Amino acid sequence: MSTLFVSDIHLNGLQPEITEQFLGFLRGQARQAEALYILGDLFEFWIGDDDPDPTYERIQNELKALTDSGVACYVMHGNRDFLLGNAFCRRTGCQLLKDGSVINLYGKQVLLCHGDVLCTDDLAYQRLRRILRHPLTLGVLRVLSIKQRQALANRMRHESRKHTQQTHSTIMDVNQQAVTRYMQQAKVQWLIHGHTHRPAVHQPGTHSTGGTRIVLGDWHHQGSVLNWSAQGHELISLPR
Ligand SMILES: [Mn+2]
Repeated sequence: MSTLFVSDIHLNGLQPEITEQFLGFLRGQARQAEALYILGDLFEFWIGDDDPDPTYERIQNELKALTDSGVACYVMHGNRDFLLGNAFCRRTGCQLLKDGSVINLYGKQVLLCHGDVLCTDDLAYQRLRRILRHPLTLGVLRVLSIKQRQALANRMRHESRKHTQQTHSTIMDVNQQAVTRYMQQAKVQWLIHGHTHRPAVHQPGTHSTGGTRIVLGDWHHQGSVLNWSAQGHELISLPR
């Protein structure tokens, strides 16, 4: 048996090729696993559990079929789908997992996070994150209509693209000291995260973390999955 990890699928109604590949993954490889962890940004933008987009309905139905078949499915908020809530969980059978959770993986203590909290050099992003995740902001978002939230999401996507173009790529990667601190605080030797779209297995010694950091890839041009079993782990790219 194995446990699978994915992140940054960025599902949306405009790129059916991503949706089809991910649905195929849920119907195929994921069914053989004992658990699936989705470490954030499952969706390109989630404006709330009340979004009636038919693409999102199909995805939720497929997740439900997966959990009904006995595969445990855990979903972590990413920076784009942090409004995933209880209705989504009820519909899919998925469980929300807190950013920064430690799980026992075949005897190893492994820290899981989306990854954006580690990008501490990107001060503008960290400021925006604090505002967006503030309970007051979340309260305001909840009372806005779907149309208003949709308009806000479109604007944020636009701003985010602009920010990515204008910011040096090293600033948008993790800060090594932040990684070390994060792992030390959690007292772990293993960290799995996504967000940066730089799939890699960073062995201990490469940097000074003293542990292994596995970065999941995004699904823009291919799939990316980490397969972990008692025998070991492998970061695999899934061709499209
Ligand atoms: Mn992200």
